[in-house]
Amino acid sequence: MAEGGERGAPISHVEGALVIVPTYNERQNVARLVESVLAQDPRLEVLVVDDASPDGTGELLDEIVARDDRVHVIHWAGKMGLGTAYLAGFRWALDRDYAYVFEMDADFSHDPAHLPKFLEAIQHADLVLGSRYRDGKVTVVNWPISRLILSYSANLYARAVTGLPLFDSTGGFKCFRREVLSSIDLSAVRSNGYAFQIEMSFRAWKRGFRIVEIPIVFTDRTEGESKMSRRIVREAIWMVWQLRWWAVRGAL
Ligand SMILES: Nc1nc2c(ncn2[C@@H]2O[C@H](COP(=O)(O)OP(=O)(O)OP(=O)(O)O)[C@@H](O)[C@H]2O)c(=O)[nH]1
Ligand SMILES: [Mg+2]
Repeated sequence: MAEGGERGAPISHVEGALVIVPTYNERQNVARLVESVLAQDPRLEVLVVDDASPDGTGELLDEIVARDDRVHVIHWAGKMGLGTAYLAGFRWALDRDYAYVFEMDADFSHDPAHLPKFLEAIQHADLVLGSRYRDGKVTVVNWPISRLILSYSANLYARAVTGLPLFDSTGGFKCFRREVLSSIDLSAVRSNGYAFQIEMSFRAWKRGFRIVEIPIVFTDRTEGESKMSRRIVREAIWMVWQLRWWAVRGAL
């Protein structure tokens, strides 16, 4: 293999991209999802962060990892939440030489076929967000109207309180340049549910990074169960005020 760069890093790693997928009880989805992600681009690898899923997702992942060196896994001992999973994944990625780091759900709400569009867009941005509400268009399939109203209003509310100029700040399909993650103090990130998505984008925006939203079609899960809870919504409601306060104090 060709060697490049002054530090002699293999060229294939210079553009390496890691897709972090948090899982809790995704046995019916995770094997197909991983396979589909890897098929999109030879630069892509996957890191699944599993919270000791009672349905055996973790054991299934160990089998996949044993036969495919583009797949990696972190096992937590119990249910730690989405934010904790992503922060562990970010640190794992930063300890290695990935240029781009993705967030993606395991339940096929995020279509792996969109991944090449993210890789294109990140060439001219620091953070690329998959947006369900870009330019006033709603690209969500199969959600009950109540869920859509909740999500859409949450986005209007988050924008009004924080000033973050995004159509969709609560979505979890995104791609960071590694420089964005290494410049954010990950140990200061507080939120764990949907607010985690807002907080990461807010911190990137406050640091002046270029954020681009690309349209995605978001489809409700057909397999497995939802982990959406009132607690996650409550956290987002107060967390946006916390972010605004930190920004005013220059504490970000
Ligand atoms: N590691 C870890 N992953 C989680 C946790 N909660 C949710 N996830 C995963 O995070 C992703 C998003 O969670 P979902 O349950 O799909 O949340 P959602 O998309 O808002 O809701 P539904 O699609 O309606 O279920 C999925 O891949 C979940 O398996 C958690 O506590 N720990
Ligand atoms: Mg989902």
